[in-house]
Amino acid sequence: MTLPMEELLDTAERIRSMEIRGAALIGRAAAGALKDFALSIEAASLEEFNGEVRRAAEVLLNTRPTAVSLSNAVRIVMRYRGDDLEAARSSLAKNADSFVERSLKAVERIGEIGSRRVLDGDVILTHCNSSVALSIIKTAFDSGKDIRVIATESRPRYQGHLTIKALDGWGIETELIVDSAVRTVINEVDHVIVGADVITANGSLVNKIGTAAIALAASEARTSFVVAAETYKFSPETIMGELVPIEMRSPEEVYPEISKLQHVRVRNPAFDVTPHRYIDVICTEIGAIPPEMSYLVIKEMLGGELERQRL
Ligand code: RUB
Repeated sequence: MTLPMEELLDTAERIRSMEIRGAALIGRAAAGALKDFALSIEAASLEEFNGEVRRAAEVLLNTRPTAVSLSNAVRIVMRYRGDDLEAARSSLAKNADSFVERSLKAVERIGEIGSRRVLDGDVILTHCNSSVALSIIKTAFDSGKDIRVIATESRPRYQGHLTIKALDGWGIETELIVDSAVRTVINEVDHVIVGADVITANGSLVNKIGTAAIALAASEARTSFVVAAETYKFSPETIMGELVPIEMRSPEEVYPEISKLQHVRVRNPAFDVTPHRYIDVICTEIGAIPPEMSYLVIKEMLGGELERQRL
């Protein structure tokens, strides 16, 4: 039988290695792992339980530094209450379940809200593999709109391959392009639709590397740039002035034989920042908002947490 901590470390490793990836899924996986851990650990007292789950939360938080869905999920699950051990256990499990449910509902709702902006005959460009951006695309298609998608490869990890397989499975006409072909095709595109790892207090977007260059091309071509982001992708820390850490991944992801070269190094940031002025709208589960409203979303949705952090 695997021990609770071993199981949690296994999930943490699957997040770190990107077997589990995409901000929404990372958040849900972390919530689920904390729940499983809390339900299966043996603790002699509430204090011991608190210490153990805090340690487990730390392990999960240290897997991928950028996605705020991870820290927001962990924070929400860790709001458990209980006067004794069993009450605390079940309160934590309930928090985890309601986070997962809220996340799945949000993705569906964003699909409905975002798809209203997509018209019959539209061409959509998407980057990387975002379950929430794909929810908009699929909902538009399922409602009978004749749409076409252009998907980028998204080097170095080729998440675009996951995207084209999903689109193919749904029967949506799709074209795969190399990342550097975006400028060439952008005049055919009606909407760029991408997901988010983080939305900052000023409405800027942190998403897969290459997103910012696509936003620049879209802005120059007057193509609408839509972000699909649940409210738990908004970062409370950025209100406090903190910068979003950008994950740097291994050189080998870009060039496997880098160790054979003496004078070359690889820089491999996983994400970049798209300034809010290039974003037309952020589709959230509470509505399609201008990026400038992000501060209010953070205050409204995550405000209680901010207060607690200040104490
Ligand atoms: C994935 C990525 C996705 C966002 C949103 O990066 O940048 O666009 O996470 O995804 P990685 P979703 O592959 O490095 O995790 O909409 O599914 O949350």
